[in-house]
Amino acid sequence: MILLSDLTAVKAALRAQRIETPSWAYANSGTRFKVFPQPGVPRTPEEKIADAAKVHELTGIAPSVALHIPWDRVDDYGALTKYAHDLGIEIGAINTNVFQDEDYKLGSVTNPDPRIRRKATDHLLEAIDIMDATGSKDLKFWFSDGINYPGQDDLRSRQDRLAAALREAYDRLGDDQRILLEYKLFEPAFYATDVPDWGTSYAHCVELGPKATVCIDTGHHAPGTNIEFIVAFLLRQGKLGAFDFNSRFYADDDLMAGAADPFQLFRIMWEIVRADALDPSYGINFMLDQCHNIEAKIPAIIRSVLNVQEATAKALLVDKEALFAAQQNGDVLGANAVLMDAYNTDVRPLLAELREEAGLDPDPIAAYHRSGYQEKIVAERADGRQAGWGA
Ligand code: PSV
Ligand code: MN
Ligand code: MN
Repeated sequence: MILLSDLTAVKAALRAQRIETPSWAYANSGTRFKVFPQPGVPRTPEEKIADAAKVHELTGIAPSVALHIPWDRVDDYGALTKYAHDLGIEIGAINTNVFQDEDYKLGSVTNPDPRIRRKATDHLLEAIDIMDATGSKDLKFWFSDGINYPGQDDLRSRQDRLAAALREAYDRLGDDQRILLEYKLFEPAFYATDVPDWGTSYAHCVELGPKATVCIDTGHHAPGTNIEFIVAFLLRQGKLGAFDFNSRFYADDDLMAGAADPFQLFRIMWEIVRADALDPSYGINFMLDQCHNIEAKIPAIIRSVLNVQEATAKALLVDKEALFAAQQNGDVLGANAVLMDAYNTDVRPLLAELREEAGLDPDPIAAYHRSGYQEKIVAERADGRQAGWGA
């Protein structure tokens, strides 16, 4: 039973929730087979930021946008930050990119060639300069580094090289800046990836120190992996820094968060709520990392934000006392029922009410379609210079 006082707390928690959207999700993207371009897609980092600001305006809970360098490279990051602020949003995590250069064929920071390692590490340091200009606190690393064949390179030496590059970046961080180290099981390397799992990321973060934390991309695990266990474990260790939310059916599908498995998203958000880690003051950056290949970009991002919000609302509705009592009593079915009761609650009326109370449209996607924004960007951005994933 949800008491009125509980509902007030649930609403307060939902009002405080923050979700960061990724600049690249607004751009054209595709599979390795084909990119289907869409009219109105941004041409510049400024236009990606404008689209992110629109998502925030309609949802009220997406006040920051992550950048990816060099896809979002500009001459003046101070001016870009001011541009974002004028539109009511912040620049969030700075994502590094050491996976799209000819030099990185055999790896970036783990490459056997010291010249290439230097080049890759310099890019990591350059990203911190950008953070200084944008006021970003999060520096996100994902390394595509790995090998395709047994014996191709020395697994252990590659860990040493990785640790050295991470250390250099870590030592350059400002007081309130931190590293988010993302892991991924495979792709593009197929035999061994240098940061393949949360344990590897966690161990490097522990070695680095308190300003290094793990980023969980929900699409980066083997099928069947219990991601909420990883969440619970890392929270207990104080080492969960961020999420890259997206959905997957098979591998790193990058579909809309909560689309493929809303129950998994709920289970993850329950661990967050259970640890009192939802509030922005706790320090977890709840980001999306998605590619919208065939669906309209901005509505897809709004849908994803709403899906995370719905999963969160359900998690907040879990009757903790009843759950812990059932667990304590060994009531297997009772405990499971408490969790399922929350998951099976239709929270859409509650969220519509919350939006109306905040002066927002109760249906952000309908509001987007009515807003005329899509027609405006299609007309304004009609010169065929659309940004793509990698542009
Ligand atoms: C790698 O698959 C990844 O998840 C990393 O976060 C990259 O930065 C991002 O995708 C690029 O879309
Ligand atoms: Mn990611
Ligand atoms: Mn990915």
